[in-house]
Amino acid sequence: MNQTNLYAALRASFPADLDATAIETGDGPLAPGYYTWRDLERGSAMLANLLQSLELPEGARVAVQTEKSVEALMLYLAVIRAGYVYLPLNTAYQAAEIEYFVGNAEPSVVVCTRRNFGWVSKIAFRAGTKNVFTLDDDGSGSLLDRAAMHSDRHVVSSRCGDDLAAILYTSGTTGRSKGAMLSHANLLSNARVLHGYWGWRGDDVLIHALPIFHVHGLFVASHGALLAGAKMIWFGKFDPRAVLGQLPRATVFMGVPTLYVRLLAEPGLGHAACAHMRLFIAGSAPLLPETFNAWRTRTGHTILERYGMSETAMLTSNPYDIHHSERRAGTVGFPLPGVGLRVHDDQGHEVAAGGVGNIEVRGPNVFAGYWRMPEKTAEEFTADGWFKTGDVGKVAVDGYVSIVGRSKDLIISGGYNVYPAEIEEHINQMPGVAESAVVGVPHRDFGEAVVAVVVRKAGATLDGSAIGAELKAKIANFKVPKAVFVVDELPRNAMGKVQKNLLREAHKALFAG
Ligand code: MCA
Ligand code: AMP
Repeated sequence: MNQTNLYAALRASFPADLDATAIETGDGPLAPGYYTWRDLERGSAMLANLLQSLELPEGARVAVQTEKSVEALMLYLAVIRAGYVYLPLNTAYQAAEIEYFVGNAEPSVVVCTRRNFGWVSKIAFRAGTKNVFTLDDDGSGSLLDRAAMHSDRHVVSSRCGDDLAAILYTSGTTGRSKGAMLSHANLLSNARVLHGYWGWRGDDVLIHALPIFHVHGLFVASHGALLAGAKMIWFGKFDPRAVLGQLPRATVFMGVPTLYVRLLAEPGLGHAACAHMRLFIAGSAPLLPETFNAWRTRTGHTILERYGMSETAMLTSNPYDIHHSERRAGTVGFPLPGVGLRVHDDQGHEVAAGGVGNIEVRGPNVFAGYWRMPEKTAEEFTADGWFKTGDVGKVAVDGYVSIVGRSKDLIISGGYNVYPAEIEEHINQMPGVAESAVVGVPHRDFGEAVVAVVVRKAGATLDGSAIGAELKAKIANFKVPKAVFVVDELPRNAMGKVQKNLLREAHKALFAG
């Protein structure tokens, strides 16, 4: 078996007893079930054989927009082991968004839910995709029907480390999304580093309650458990009460800050429920010190916050061994082994310890570039090869990294990224709109909420809720502004630039409550 293929490395970590439970499902929309390690190996083998029978070109992309299920995880593993490129898509994306991704990535295979087959297949066939399969979270659909006709034995495809394993679309400041190209080596090096850093063990039990179309749920969580040969308790959708019910059986939990905020609202959360837990990890968005402190008081556990990006997977982490050094609130800890992290000013000069500047990184985990966007890729790297994260931060004298802001105009809502430029573009096209500004304001549940301020054209009548409804029909629901204000003009500075900071200030109390 080829060890450079990410799947081969994961497979090599499966426990000796392949009939042991690898994944347990049961809560939420997923039917109760037990999947053994052998099921993962056989299921992914059949799917890999199906994909290879399609005689796809070298480097073919397989785009997937399905609900979370163990079969969907098997599909991911199948794409990797067959040597193709996995392209996960958020289930909230609507037609125009999917059309862009499919048009840009030109996948050879698209997998969608049965409910969406009508419109997704139309988009895919129009873009030249020849194979469209369906997969629902109960396992039904054409994908598994077809895979059932294939052998459950498969030789993992030989891959070199630089070969692409996945493309993750991340929105761009100027509107259009960019596909971050991640190689087998990027993903495997990061998974191995986290395995050691977080002390993963074969007897760990991970509560997996995140979506599997982003780095956090797909790579950090799933790879972590698979590489440790550890069991996962799998939730199709995050449900705080159901997660709480499983905590006494688990040892590791990962979540975006919103998941912690929602768990804290559960009266049953306390020391007893968490007595068996080894590690709580948070990331994808800033964890507020009040959440960090409330969690410690309520459970006796100190959340380990880490920092990463789609382009780089994980970059920094607070320490695992709290007897050696503390997990510090408001910081994202230290650069992971093998990751270089520096803080530079806008002129490219190193900022002294404690000073604020642009965070730049390098390491074996850093992506190869944006899919078919060489100019954009070149812009995002410094002349000496460091990736510009777009995050603004500092490194304390004792090495702790803090993120204090972003140079990129980005809103992170409940762990999902929303780029104001994309929303503004949609609003500006609506009749009667002169211009608009979209900002993020504090939100007690989602961390940040999207708010739009819209300027009407002279003589036009606009209705904020109608604008919201129109957006809801076009874009993923998490991007839709939670409030829309219609105004006569936007605040501008002497240079004519919209002062978004004043808009944020004006609306900061809306959802902070
Ligand atoms: C749902 N809604 C949201 C969000 N999620 N609004 C704003 N921001 C959100 N994140 C809205 C929907 O639009 C809908 O509104 C209503 O909430 C209910 O939708 P539903 O899907 O039922 O919501 P939910 O199940 O309560 O979802 C909340 C959630 C989810 C569980 C927090 O957003 C989530 O799973 N977030 C995690 C995202 C994640 O995994 N990020 C990692 C990215 P309406 O009814 O009006 O339509 S990876 C990354 O960032 C890097 C690499 C890293 O460091 O990890
Ligand atoms: P994405 O490219 O969608 O994966 O989002 C990556 C961005 O999420 C980073 O550039 C940061 O701005 C943000 N992020 C991830 N983890 C953290 C964290 N622990 N604290 C603050 N921001 C974070």
